[in-house]
Amino acid sequence: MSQRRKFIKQSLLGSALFLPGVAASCAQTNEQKTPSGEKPLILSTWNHGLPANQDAWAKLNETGSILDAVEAGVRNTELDMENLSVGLQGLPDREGITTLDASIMTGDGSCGSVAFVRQIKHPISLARAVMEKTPHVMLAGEGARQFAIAQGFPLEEEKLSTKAQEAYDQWRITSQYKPVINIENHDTIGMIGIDAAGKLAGSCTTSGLAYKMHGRIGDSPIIGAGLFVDDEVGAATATGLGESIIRICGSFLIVELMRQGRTPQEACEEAVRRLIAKNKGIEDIQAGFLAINKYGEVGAFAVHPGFNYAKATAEGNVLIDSGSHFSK
Ligand code: SD4
Repeated sequence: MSQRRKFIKQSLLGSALFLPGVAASCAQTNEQKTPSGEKPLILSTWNHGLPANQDAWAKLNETGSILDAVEAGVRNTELDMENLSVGLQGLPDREGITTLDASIMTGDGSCGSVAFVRQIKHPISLARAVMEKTPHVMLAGEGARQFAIAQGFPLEEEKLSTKAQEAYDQWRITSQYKPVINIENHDTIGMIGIDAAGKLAGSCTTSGLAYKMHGRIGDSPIIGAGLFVDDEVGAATATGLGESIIRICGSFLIVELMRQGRTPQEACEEAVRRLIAKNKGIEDIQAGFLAINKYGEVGAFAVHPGFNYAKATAEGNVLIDSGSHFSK
């Protein structure tokens, strides 16, 4: 480049910095990138997210804590007798035993989880106790149960709910293990929320895949797979076939994509593309993601149609259909 041309380019660049019109348009670009989002905001997976959001919202108003809110919200689903994928009424493993997974996380990196735990009505609260009362992040199986007893959690009788028993008896006729978690709207609850000041928290709780092998643990209690939260960026949670989500570290991936500048929607879509690429035979299997960024913008995407989520803001609590990679 000639000296003269270089000079003209530099002086144009230099003067642009001081032109009020240009400065204004730069500011506008930044503004456009920031937020059409809303705060406070609570999102949760599937239609059972509606009553869960309601409880979370009430708790947020009561205590002002987004952590309290995401715990209270999913406790609602853990007690929902209609839900066969969350709580002790969930469908059992292939031995006829219901085992639960749950995790909770706040945007400062604090997190706790429990996996393969039996007889505990509220695994999400046990996960919170792991976070707040132990030096660990994750407790599993008998150790998690012993910790629960030590913390004063009541142990429930190990007995399938009527609905779960009927379904299990039916399944035992063929005993075929086939992870069908497609269109039916009963699935894991993952909840993510942001308060008015921009603090984030998330929770995730499930009885996991119906008729799984005894000892199987899904994505929901694995920090980074079923749930990830970072106040600097945003939060994500997952539902669907846990193995496919663990393989791509789904929720962590989404938060990192947002950190690199993707919107929550773009990040969820990219995670679904990655999940499809890394999971053979995914055509028959459902997985879906939910995300929010620190501005309160929202994203959701799934492998197949049928995934929906509940969104609570000051305007109300509504159920929204997610987009999907495959159309049928
Ligand atoms: C799991 N992600 O354990 C869960 C399954 C799910 O209830 O979403 N279903 O793999």
